Amino acid sequence: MSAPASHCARRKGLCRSHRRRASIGLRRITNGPESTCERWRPRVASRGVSPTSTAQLRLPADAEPFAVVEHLRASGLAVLPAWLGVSSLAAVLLEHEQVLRRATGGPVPAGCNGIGAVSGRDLRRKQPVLRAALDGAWVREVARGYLGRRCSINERIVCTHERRELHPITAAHFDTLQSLKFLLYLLDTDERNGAFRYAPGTHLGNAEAARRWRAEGGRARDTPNVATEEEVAALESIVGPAGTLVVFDSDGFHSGGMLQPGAERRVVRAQSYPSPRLHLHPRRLSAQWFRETVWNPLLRRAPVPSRPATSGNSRVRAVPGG
Ligand SMILES: O=C(O)CCC(=O)C(=O)O
Ligand SMILES: [Fe+2]
Repeated sequence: MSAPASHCARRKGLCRSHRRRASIGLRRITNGPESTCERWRPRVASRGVSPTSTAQLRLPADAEPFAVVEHLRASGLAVLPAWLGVSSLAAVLLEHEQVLRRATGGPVPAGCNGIGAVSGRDLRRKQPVLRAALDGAWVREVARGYLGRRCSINERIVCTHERRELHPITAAHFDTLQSLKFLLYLLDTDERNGAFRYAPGTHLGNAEAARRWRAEGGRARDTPNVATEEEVAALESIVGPAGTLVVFDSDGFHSGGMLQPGAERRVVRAQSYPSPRLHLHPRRLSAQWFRETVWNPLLRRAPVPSRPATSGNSRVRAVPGG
């Protein structure tokens, strides 16, 4: 039975009564059969050609960091099916569940989406399994290759377990703050369980639009970032077996999909940021704070948004613009 939407809005998504009642079939998840589906076999995109569809954006699980960076530059996306082996996956699932339970106080009940986050510091101190999976030399090389040597790697790790059916996991948007995300599927994932969707090639135009918005006096957190119907049509579902890694530039249009009845989704994503970086709520007296709260208001600079904005939180609900 589905919980009403208001339950999901309470503390980190879970109400007390659901916490007590719900239970998770973790055994079913960890012991799931290994996928051998033909369409999930990796294909290598040819060098130097701008990939235009997600089928071309697949790389073998042992791809070199430079190949991933090359894909990212061209399309904002690189997909590595079965990047994490089955034996590591079982351990990652257990730690993923720990992080979620710490945040939500219990298993995620049917009808709700659960979310738990750890900082990069805690990742290194307290989460040995997630660290081994997502904080290794390969990830670091990809992040530095794409964002620059001084980038902030794995600043935040977010674990989610989606169980809310027939409701989009996120709006179709690009992030108000650019980051490079390493999104790992922990279960076999296709359109039925809310596969991540991305519009390849949209990262460059959106980055430019966001730059213009700020140059005209807009605050970073108000960046108009919600996709139009036409842009939504360009999103492609990334399907893949458990262990698939999706690396994407959050400047490209993307969204979580929609769970079909009886389906669930478990993902972990590690977020790295360029340096210097912007903040949704800049530190007092920082250059960004001064620009957004003193300088631009003083000059009465307030650009007209060309599209709605999610106001930094695409998981909740798009805020209607205008
Ligand atoms: O959970 C998803 O599929 C998308 C999440 C998202 O919008 C993001 O990580 O920026
Ligand atoms: Fe996003």
